[in-house]
Order: sequence, then C-alpha cells, then structure tokens
Amino acid sequence: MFHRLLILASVLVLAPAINAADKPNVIVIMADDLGYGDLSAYGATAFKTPHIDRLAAEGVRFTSGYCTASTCTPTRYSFLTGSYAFRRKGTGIAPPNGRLVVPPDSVTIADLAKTAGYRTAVIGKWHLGLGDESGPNWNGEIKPGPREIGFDYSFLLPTTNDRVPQVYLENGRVLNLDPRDPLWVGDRKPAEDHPTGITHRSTLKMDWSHGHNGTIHNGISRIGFYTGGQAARFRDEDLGDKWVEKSVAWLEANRGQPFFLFFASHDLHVPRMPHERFQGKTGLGFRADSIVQFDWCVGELMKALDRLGLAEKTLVVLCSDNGPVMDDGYKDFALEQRGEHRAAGPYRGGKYSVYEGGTRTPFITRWKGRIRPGVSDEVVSTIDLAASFAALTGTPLPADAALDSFDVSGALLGTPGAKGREHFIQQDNGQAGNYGFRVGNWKLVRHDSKTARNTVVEQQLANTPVPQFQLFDLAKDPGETKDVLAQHPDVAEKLKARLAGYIEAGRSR
Ligand code: NG6
Ligand code: CA
Repeated sequence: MFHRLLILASVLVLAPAINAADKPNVIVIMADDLGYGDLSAYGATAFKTPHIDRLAAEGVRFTSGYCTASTCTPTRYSFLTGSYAFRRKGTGIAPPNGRLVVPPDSVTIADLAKTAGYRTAVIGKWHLGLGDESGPNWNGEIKPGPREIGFDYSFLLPTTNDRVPQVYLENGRVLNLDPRDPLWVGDRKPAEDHPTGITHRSTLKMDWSHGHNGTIHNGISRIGFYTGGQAARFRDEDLGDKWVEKSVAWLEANRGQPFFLFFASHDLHVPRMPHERFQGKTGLGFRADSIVQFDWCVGELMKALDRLGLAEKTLVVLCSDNGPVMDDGYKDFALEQRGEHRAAGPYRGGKYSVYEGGTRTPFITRWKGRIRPGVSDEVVSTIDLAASFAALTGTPLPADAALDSFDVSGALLGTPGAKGREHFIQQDNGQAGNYGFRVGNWKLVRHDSKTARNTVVEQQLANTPVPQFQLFDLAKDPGETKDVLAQHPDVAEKLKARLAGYIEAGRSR
C-alpha cells in the first residue's frame, strides 16, 4: 500500500517521463480566431466560459502559449508537420479549390500517432487544401487529403466557412451528395444570372463588409462560387453540434485503444452564425456568442470523456489557430458591440499581425490525475506538439521531420522546473516576410521593408509606416508599445542574426 502511495505521489509531483505502457490518448481542441483575452479563464469578464474554465482549473493554463502564425492555414500546417510554414511556399490562407498544402510524404503528428499505435481522426474545419494540383474532385474521391497524411477518420468542413462550398466531407467524399445534382466549385461566376452577394445583397441575413460577395448559401454570401450539391449542404448554425456529435461517436467507437483526435472547431471564424440557442446569449453579438458555443462544445467533449471513463487516460490540449479579429468581412458588429471586452487581452495586434496578439493565445493542457493544476509562464507552441507527442509515446522522431518542433512535454505536463522553448518565431500569413522573434523576454519584430509601409493592417489604418525592426521588452512592456531598439542595439543585432540564421538554416531543431 505504502509503495503504491509512494509511486502515486511521485507521479503527481514529479510527472516523470512516461513509459510506453502509459501512453495517454490525446485530444487537441483548436479554436479558430480565439484571442488571448477571449475566455474567462484568461480574464474576460463580459461573459463566462465555464467549461473551459474548468479545464484550466484542472490543468495547466499557459500565459505564453502560442500558435505559430497569425492566420489559419500556416498554423495548421506547422501544427501537423512540426515545421514552420514560412519554410514552404503555398502555405498561406488556402482558397476554396486549393490543393493539399501538406505533402503526403511528410511525417505529420498523425503519422507519429499511428506509429505509436494510435487511432487518429480529424473532425471540424480543415482549410489545408485538398487534392493534387488540379484541386479537389468534389464529385468523386477527394485525395490526397487527411487520410494520406495520417488520419484514419475525417469529418470535415473542407475550407473555412466564409469560403465555398458548405458541405461535409467524410473520409474524402462529400456526404449526402446526389449524383444527379453534381457539385461545381469555381472562382468565376458560373452564369450571368447566378445570384451573388452583390446582385442579391438586400436578401442576405448577414451583410458583408469586404470580400465575401460570391455565391449565397443560407442567406450568407461567401468567397467563391458554387452550384449543385443541394442535398449535401449544411446550415452554418449546426456546425458546432455536428462536430460534437461526430467526435463523441468516434470517441465511443475508439475508447478501447489509444487515440488521437484533432477537434478543429470553426468557432469563432466568420461568418459567425452560432446555433439559435446561443444567439444573443452574451449581448456582445455573434462573435462572443460563438465563444460561448465553443465553450459548450468543449464541455460536451469533457462530459464524454468522463462518461467513458477516459478523463484520466487522456491528455487534452486547448489552443487557437491565430489571434482575434473584429470585422473579418461581415457586418456582425463585433467591434461595435464589444463594450469593455478586449479580445487580445493586454497584447498588441491580432489576426494577421506578428505582434503578440497575433499568436499568443489561450493554451491549456489537462490530464486528470497526472498533471498538477497550475499556471505556467513557459513558452510552448502548437508546433511543439509533434515532438512532445513523440516523446510522450516513445516514438522516434525522424531527423528530417518536424524541423522546428521541440520536446516540451515536461512543460506541457506542468512538471516543476521543466522548461519550454528558449526561442520562438512568429509569422503572419507567411508570404510577406514579417516575423516576430521571442527569446526570453526580448521580442524582435522584423517587417519586410515593403510590407512595413504597405500592408501591416494596424499601421495602414494609422497611415504611418513601421520601422523594419523593433525591439520590445515583454517583461516591462507586454503590450509592445515602447520600441527600445535604440537603447539596446547589441541585443537587437544578436536577435536579428539569430532569426536570420534560423530562417536560412531551414530548420531550428
Ligand atoms: C481573408 C478573408 C478573411 C478570412 C481570412 C482567413 C477577405 C477580405 N478576408 O482573406 O475573411 O477568411 O482570409 O482566415 O476575404 S483564417 O483564419 O482561415 O486564416
Ligand atoms: Ca483562424
């Protein structure tokens, strides 16, 4: 008895390296466009996220948890491959008919899981492209796709829901597609009289503010055009429920063996159209209502784990794919209705930016009975989940894979004294050459010289250029308001050289 207690105590206190017999199931819950300040566990007061708060209270809540990019596709690419997306062309925001951006021969986190004997699934938003260079074959088998990069099961929204088409893909086929009504997807108007967000604007249930004026479905116009596939189309309002239904069913079916589930929520990406039962819940508009819907989804997944007796066998990671944005192309009045709520918390910038708000996001790990609850300031990132997961399962990491992924499993499990990353590169959508580089509490911001003048959203609004390089001391100035480059030229030069070195070397692991 004493012996058993001792072992239990050492497990709880020291959380030593895990032996293979003790491999946890893993669920990665990735929110879409969720900012650092968007949860009550992270200081939001305008509404409550009780299910995620509970997750945080039972696990480790990271204050320096990051996704790698401030847009969706590059973060998802680097999460799956463990390599920075800026290393590979074509990893920026994927268009409706875009090809698969993860090469089928790369070793992904799902491949690593399979090597370790796990069943693997991805459920939710994909937005990593599908098919080869000719794009997805919407009326047949769509491949390569998730299966070719390591997922046994997939149930997906193919791109992101402001892009066409609004259909589910299950294991590479459009669900409920009637062959007599084929699905056509394109980037040009298919006929002169095809109704769009421009020609039929007055009929929309939610108006667009920029872009998003192509084909109309469910009263919302989108990016791109499509026809057909009527029986296969879903309602935006039902996405959250569907992800939960499919995930719970998959967990039930796979409860008997180790599993890895990537739960890729569409909340709170535009068009924000939560289920009717969440609409108006917060009084802050559909953006915040979508956060409450996301919180509900997390609660349902946790309930399923409890019911199946899996909570103590499952490592849950909650993260986001990029920072927050208010108006992302639809008039849902997120900005007008936000009141005192600050979606990026204390941080500067948000989606599309290499300031902290673009990538520093909620990041929570929970493994009941294994992780000692607490708060951690260690730097960890979604890109590290590949190497950390390999370490946790005792799976060898090939030298030429996961080029920028570090084993921070100790930090992820909240092991006292375990370190996170020493350095971390942040990127935006990746095509312009803008980077954030954090080493300790120093943060170097490097903007491509042209971009610095032209496309940095925040500066563009203010109509002023940013310098190509800036240096911030995050300990004293987390909001990146005071550029101290002139006071610390030696620090800046060192960081510039290190950043350039990691970019040129093609890897940082
Ligand atoms: C932008 C879209 C934005 C959103 C984003 C991708 C316009 C004007 N803006 O191009 O609405 O779709 O791409 O978001 O079309 S992400 O979170 O999937 O990266
Ligand atoms: Ca996103």
